Amino acid sequence: MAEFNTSAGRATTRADPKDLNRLRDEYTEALMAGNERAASAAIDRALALNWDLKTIYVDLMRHPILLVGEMWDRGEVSVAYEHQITQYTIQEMARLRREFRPDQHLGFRAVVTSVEGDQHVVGALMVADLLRQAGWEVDFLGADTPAVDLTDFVRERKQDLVVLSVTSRESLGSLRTTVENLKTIDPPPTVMIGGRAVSFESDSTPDLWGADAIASDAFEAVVIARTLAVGVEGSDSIADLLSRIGGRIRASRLDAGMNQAELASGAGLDRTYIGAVERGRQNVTMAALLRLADALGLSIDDLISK
Ligand code: B12
Repeated sequence: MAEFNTSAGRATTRADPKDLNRLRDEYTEALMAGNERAASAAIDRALALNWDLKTIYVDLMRHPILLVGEMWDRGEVSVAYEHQITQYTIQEMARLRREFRPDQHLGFRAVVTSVEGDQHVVGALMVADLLRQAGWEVDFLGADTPAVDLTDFVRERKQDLVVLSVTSRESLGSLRTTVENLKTIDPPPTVMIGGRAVSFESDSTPDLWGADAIASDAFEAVVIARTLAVGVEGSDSIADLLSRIGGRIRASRLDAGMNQAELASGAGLDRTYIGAVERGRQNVTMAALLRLADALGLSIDDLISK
């Protein structure tokens, strides 16, 4: 199985879908029965299979939380069951954080928090840990950080990136206020937003919230963060960035002895799209970048880093 190098510090492999389904069932059943020891054993097996952190967090550990949420919604379980699973998840994430130490330090600092009034914390913590693992210094503030206090904090600490998580739609008003507050800082910080309330809305754009970027999931957050930081580092324009990415894709394709049609077919994309990307004329999406990196046997980082 191909090496999948998005997890710095550990050699990781792509999870086999059969293993993923089996372990997810075991893990979920264990937690629903309150058997934390069996749940931790399922995580140990995922570690032994060399899964990357994103797979363990998003594809394995997120599942029972959503399931208990649905059951709670239907009145089948009390909030006590959700609380137990949430607390267990947060504890296990601390263990995994030690397993997946970063093997590089980018020299960038981010602050990650849920917006004022939003009590949901696990998604934001997943984003924070994936950024840490990718080499970011992260100040994680947890849930419900008042907009004014966050703004003072960013003014004092001067993070390169502010990452705001919004889970509940009721918190969207506070998202707007928070971004407005942050943008009064001189110079204004770069703000990325995400979480269920914004990422799942197809008409949500960064402009709508005054932010610089929206990421659709925790993994994309890491890729976009890096792109934003690279931009900050070298004052690249988007055109420069696209042109560099395009040049790197072309060089890697030629190294791999592929023509554009072969790369297009490997990545499941159109050949004319590949041509435009290689010329730096296409505002390439993160999903396409992932497919291209995969087809070339590279990581996204190989394609976007300076
Ligand atoms: C656990 C939970 C709670 C817990 C939170 C405990 C805690 N300490 O975190 C408690 C009990 C406190 C809670 C309270 C409430 N909740 Co609640 N809760 C949930 C539940 C079941 C799971 C949330 C979770 O942890 N998911 C696991 C994480 C890993 O997934 P995630 O949050 O989606 O995060 C992923 C992505 O979204 C993304 N992501 C997250 N943040 C960010 C940020 C960036 C920048 C990026 C790029 C990506 C990203 O990355 C993560 C990994 O992929 C959801 C159900 C659901 N389907 O989401 C409801 C849910 C979110 N809650 C809901 C509601 C309504 C509430 C309450 C209003 C209920 C009430 N009547 O009191 C309150 C609101 C409290 C408040 N003011 O915020 C609704 C929200 C609906 C809406 N209107 O938007 C949901 C969807 C349940 C439902 N089906 O109705 N909740």
